[in-house]
Amino acid sequence: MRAKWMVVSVIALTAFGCSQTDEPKIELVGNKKFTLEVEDFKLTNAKVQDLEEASGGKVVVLQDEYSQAEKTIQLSKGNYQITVFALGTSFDEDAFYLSIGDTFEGRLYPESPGEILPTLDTVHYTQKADGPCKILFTYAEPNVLLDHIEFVP
Ligand SMILES: [Ca+2]
Repeated sequence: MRAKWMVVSVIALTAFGCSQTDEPKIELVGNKKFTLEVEDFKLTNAKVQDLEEASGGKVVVLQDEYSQAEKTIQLSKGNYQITVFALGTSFDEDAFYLSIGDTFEGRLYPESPGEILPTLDTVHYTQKADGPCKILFTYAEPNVLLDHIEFVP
């Protein structure tokens, strides 16, 4: 008598750490370079716009002085170089404010207007202990398209 064996497939469900669903969400971040899309931030008085050449295909426009884009991440202790990628529509429409944790706040703008470029200034930020780090964009000038922010340890 022949035994018939059924092959049982086991479907393993893998949970991915960085789902981009609900806000506010704290994500664990290792000590590698990483990027956050501004369109995934918690937005107040700001609109998401499609832009083909943007990463994630989207950018965020802060509409007025009450606008902000905010996200809190779980960041490993260490030193980081932070660069924002954004598109300024002209030299008078390219600046925004960024604050990181409670130690950095500054006015930044991309290298030149007309295309998505890194900010002229790189922010040097020190996270003193493993834990939350709040990233906050606020308005300085109109029609600035914020694409993503990059952390390099
Ligand atoms: Ca983007």
